[in-house]
Amino acid sequence: MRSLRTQVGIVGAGPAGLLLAHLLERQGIAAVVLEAKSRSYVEERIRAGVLEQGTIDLLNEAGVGARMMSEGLPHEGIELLFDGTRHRIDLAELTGGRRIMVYGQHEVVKDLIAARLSAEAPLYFEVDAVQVADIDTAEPKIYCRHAGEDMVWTCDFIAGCDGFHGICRTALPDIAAHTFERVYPFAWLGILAKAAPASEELIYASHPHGFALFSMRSPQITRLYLQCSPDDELANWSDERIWSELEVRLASDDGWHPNKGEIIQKGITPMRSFVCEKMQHGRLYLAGDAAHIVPPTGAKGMNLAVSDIRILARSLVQHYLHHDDTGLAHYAENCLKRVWRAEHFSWWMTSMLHRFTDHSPFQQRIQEAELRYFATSRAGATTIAENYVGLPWSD
Ligand code: RFL
Ligand code: PHB
Repeated sequence: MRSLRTQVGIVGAGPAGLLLAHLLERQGIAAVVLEAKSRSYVEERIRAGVLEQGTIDLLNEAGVGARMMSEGLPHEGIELLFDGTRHRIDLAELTGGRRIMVYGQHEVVKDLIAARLSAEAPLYFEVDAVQVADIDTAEPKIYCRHAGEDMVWTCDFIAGCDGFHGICRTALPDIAAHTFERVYPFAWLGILAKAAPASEELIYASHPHGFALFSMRSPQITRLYLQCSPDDELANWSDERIWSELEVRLASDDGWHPNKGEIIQKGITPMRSFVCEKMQHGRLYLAGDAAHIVPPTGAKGMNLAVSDIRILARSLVQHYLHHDDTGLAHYAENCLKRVWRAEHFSWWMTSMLHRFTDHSPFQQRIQEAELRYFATSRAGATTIAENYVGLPWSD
């Protein structure tokens, strides 16, 4: 067994783990990133696409925003489509100039990996059998296996950035008592198509057949989603069926419809709201999807991971550079206010825009009245806009 030492051991090379490693590296704090999957897998994993203003600012301040600024697509509005009419929510005008950037999460991951490799800082892919131990002691450890060799990393702190299905959350004692969850009775079928986006802005559509979302990744690639059943299978969705459902759900009276093209990726994502309020025990700290999940309707998941990491990195810097542990002591409390705000917004957007098969006709009419109000009143649209672009950091 090879024995190694670092200051912060980071499990997972998603946006959370890689950003934490980068922010620590800039302050001279040593870290190792241990990732189960291969580099190409994490660099090609298609997920989030919308970066909040605060995320854009943080990536720029951290010196990893150059490609995002040149290749990302800045957006100042989104549209809500129902009853055949599109209603624009002017994000910038309603929020004093805040905006979002459409830039794939996998591109953020590529930029952070490139930064880590150019700093020649430790980052291991295809690491097996990761286990954390001794989290109650001053020397927590990560056991794992890489390239056929067993390793043990002795750390000062461990950051569990290993996503919803990772192993770190389960290493915390008694989490059931601190866990809040809601599973939705639907899922999203997502596709990437080789087609120029037919609209400059994202379109969130509520239709009697179910929710649909028009988004994009680049001037050549359209990203589209359809509400489907949670036990649906890709085999049930031929390309023809996907396009015809998209045509129906995204139809607008002005004749707009998405451009079609070759479908280059398809996937089904279940929808869940989940919070583990115990985000820390001993010297193990959870961040991002390891601690909380939101349904993607509010485009908040990756932004929340970034917000946790901003707080964790700052707390670790206070510890190492200023011998101040206040931030570490209040880590979960400092993260959870923003987590619950995003949980509410994501749940609310999901509830307002999807079809629930168990809704009574009364509930259906109430949902339609709510959507009409929020889409057409300035007060309603402002609520959507300020949550969508992300509320300013509270500190
Ligand atoms: P990740 O990205 O899941 O990364 C965790 C990493 O840990 C690795 N791992 C392990 N490594 C070592 N040992 C183990 N035992 C390990 N177990 C797991 C994994 O391989 C992985 O590399 O979590 P992180 O960093 O917290 O980032 C969170 C985001 O990925 C997530 O919240 C977003 O993708 C959610 N999301 C969206 N967020 C947004 O902010 N805006 C959006 O527009 C948006 N759209 C979406 C989304 C997520 C979606 N899906 C597929 C869930 C759209 C979709 C369809
Ligand atoms: C995406 O482009 O993948 C996307 C955009 C907005 C969302 C969710 C996903 O709310």
